Amino acid sequence: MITAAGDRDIHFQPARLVAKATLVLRDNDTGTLVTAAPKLYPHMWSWDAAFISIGLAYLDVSRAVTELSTLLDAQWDDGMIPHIVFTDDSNYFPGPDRWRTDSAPQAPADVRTSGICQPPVHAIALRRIVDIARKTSQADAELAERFAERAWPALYRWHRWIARHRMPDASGLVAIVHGWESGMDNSPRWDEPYAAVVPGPDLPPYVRLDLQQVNDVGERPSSDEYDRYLWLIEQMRRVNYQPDDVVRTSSFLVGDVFTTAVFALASDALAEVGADLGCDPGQIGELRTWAARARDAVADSVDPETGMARDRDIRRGRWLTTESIAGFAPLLCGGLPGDVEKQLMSTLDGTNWSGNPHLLAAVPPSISPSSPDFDSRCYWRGPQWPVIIWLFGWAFEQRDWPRHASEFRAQGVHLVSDGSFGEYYEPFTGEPLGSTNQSWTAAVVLDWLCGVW
Ligand code: 2M8
Repeated sequence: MITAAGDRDIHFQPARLVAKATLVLRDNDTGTLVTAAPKLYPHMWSWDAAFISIGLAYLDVSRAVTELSTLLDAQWDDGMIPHIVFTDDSNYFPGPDRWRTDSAPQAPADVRTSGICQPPVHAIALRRIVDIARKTSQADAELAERFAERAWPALYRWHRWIARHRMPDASGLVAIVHGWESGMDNSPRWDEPYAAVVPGPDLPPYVRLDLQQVNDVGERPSSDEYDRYLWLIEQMRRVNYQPDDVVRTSSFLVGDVFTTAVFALASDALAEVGADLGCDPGQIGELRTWAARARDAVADSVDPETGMARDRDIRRGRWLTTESIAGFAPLLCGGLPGDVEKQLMSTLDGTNWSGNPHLLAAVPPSISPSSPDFDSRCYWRGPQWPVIIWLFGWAFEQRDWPRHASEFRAQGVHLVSDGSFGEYYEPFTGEPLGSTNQSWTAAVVLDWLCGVW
């Protein structure tokens, strides 16, 4: 039971957390994919799969390889990696019958998927898996490297798809056509662009299934939000998911600064793996160019008043100034002048963010507690997300900021030490919210506790 801030009466020691995290991944494993969560998310999600494969690498490198292979087997002919790969479970909405991606000629024939994508963290996972395997045994290292050789061309095509189809305007930001593509579905970052999405009277009726799986419906997006989510799918389906037509017609088109930073970070990671494996120097050069372009776009988005990076509503040509974790995107990928970057880091450490004295764990919530948009219990509108903390910690390590990296790991472990592997956490009490036994939470716990840094 949760009693008060900093006073949770359940607190597992590291060895037991590792054992429990292992069980979560085992219990959610169907053999070829680990579902994102036992009941709420009974399928494979694209960016979840990447984080999950990192956790799996500690248990069995070949199982980690299988996870990414399952995802890559669902890659579309044009290079897009879809955001959901469906299992046969029918307890999730919208399922394949609503997406109807069979109308898209570039969708794979033998796997059922959604028709949008998610942040491109996969090359980061590939790099991490190779690093982990190299520290375990020669056999694991060879297995991971052989897989990296097979996966590299597919990931290169994925990044090329983003560069070709999703950098549509002069801002240079990676554009998303649905809030789900950001992974931060109902973040206040998208309130303004969603306000301009008007569901048509011909939106086919539907029944939500997610609300049956949470204790409190207030932890999930509202019905109005869902109508808009479904309307956007309708718009894409009507142009058969042709990427340029989707960008041209979607009533939601937003430059996502967090996804852009991930793209920069992951393009560099893929270029590094490619250089290591002796891949095509021309393609490695392209990855470096895309990374540089994305990094510049993130830096150019910074609000001179607040020093935080901004998303851009491309449809309306307006910057969006939500006080969200995405504002720290330049700390992930670099590109700012030293003094501006230092200032942004002290904002992150300050009392509006990780330094808020009421937080149970000193890591940033999804929205600043001092923002009027903050809601401590609602999904991407305030709670802390272990997987986001992991990503920042990993990037800090790459950027050679070991103190911040190890603080994020230690505080991340503190956040999840109740052993429930919550999807997200109430920042002041540490109450787990959404699903429990969420696979990517278990996976990042394994990396925090078993990783060699
Ligand atoms: C959440 O998103 C799905 C839709 O894609 C949902 O709410 O039904 C998000 O947190 C997303 O980032 C995550 O990948 C997914 C599965 O964990 O759940």
